[in-house]
Amino acid sequence: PNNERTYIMIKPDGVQRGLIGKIITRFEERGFKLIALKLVTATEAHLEKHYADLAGKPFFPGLIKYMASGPVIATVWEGLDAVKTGRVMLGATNPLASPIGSIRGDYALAVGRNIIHGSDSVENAEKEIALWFPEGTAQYTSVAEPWIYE
Ligand code: DAT
Ligand code: MG
Repeated sequence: PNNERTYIMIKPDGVQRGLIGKIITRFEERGFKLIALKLVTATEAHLEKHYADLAGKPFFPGLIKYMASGPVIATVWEGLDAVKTGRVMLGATNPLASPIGSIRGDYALAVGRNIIHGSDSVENAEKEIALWFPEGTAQYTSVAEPWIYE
């Protein structure tokens, strides 16, 4: 459906490296609609909830520290097949395994500094949106919509 939502987050390294504009531009240009955005420095407790599925992994403590080390850009994008398409735009978890043309494939090298997060399922997207945007997301009609969808 055209109103599928995904949670996309530019990690602290993406912010520090000045990649915010480039990354947001990719989602805008693809045709997705921005329905929430904020710059926020998350607490470790909040990030432990976001990454709850990974608690127990050897890299978990380092992941939480890195994610709490500076501000992130939290966004929600809406559109056709947003979750799966968002993941394709990100590339693989390991940037070295990510195709050129994907965000991680173009801008990152190390798995622990892969600059961006994207939801991996519709169910997790809705959980993540509720966690990061308890205040809710915007509702508006984009004038481009009839030119993006049949
Ligand atoms: P993804 O971010 O592609 O959904 P994930 O959910 O499996 O990947 O892991 C979340 C993040 O944890 C990932 O973006 C980077 C970090 N990570 C995953 N595997 C790692 C590893 N083997 N070593 C270091 N960091 C890792
Ligand atoms: Mg994941």
